Amino acid sequence: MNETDIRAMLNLYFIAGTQDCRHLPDGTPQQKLLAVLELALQNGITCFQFREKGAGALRDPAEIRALAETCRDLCRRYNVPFFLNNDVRLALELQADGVHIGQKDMPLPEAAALCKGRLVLGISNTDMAELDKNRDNPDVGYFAAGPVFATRSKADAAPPTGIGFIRDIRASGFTRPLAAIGGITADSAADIRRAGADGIAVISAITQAQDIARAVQGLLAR
Ligand code: TZP
Repeated sequence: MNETDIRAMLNLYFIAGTQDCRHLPDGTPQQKLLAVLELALQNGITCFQFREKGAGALRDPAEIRALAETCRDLCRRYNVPFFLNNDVRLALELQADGVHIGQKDMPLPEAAALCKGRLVLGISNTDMAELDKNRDNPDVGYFAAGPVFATRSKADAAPPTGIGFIRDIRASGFTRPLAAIGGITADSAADIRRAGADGIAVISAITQAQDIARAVQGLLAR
């Protein structure tokens, strides 16, 4: 994937696992996630990251792997890139399009060596010092910045940065693919994009929506 494709992919980057869909009324945890994912795909999400993590997440590696495969196949049907959170080796085995790591996951050089030529690598950044460590690293495909706002979807999230973080990143001369994350809703999406983000990464703005189709349409850049 070249940089233009990656930027386009970041437009509306949906992240979810079964833990984000437990509140829905019908089906197994897996069926709930897959129903949300399919609606989100039908309505135009531009990327999906399977993130099975935190309270309420599946624990059995075989179950997680099977669900990841089903999510991958569903994304393929809609021609939408499929990413895995953290697990670089599983991402390689499943021939995912990419993998997203945090600053405390597998060290970047190790992840980069495994991903090279095979997976797009994304990395989280909670402040400018973290971004500065890797800003010129050609092995990183895209950078996520945040949480911009308070989030209920990640228990150990860093303090919110505000939209100023996105503005500061661009003011520092950073031109690489950038997604904003954390507490983003349809109301803040336009401001976030104006601040310089190529796109937004969301969990609850989609998984908690009363009307998922409308929510996705409202989050997409117009
Ligand atoms: N990383 C930083 S904030 C966050 C992650 C995974 C959660 C984003 O979820 P929401 O519901 O869009 O705030």
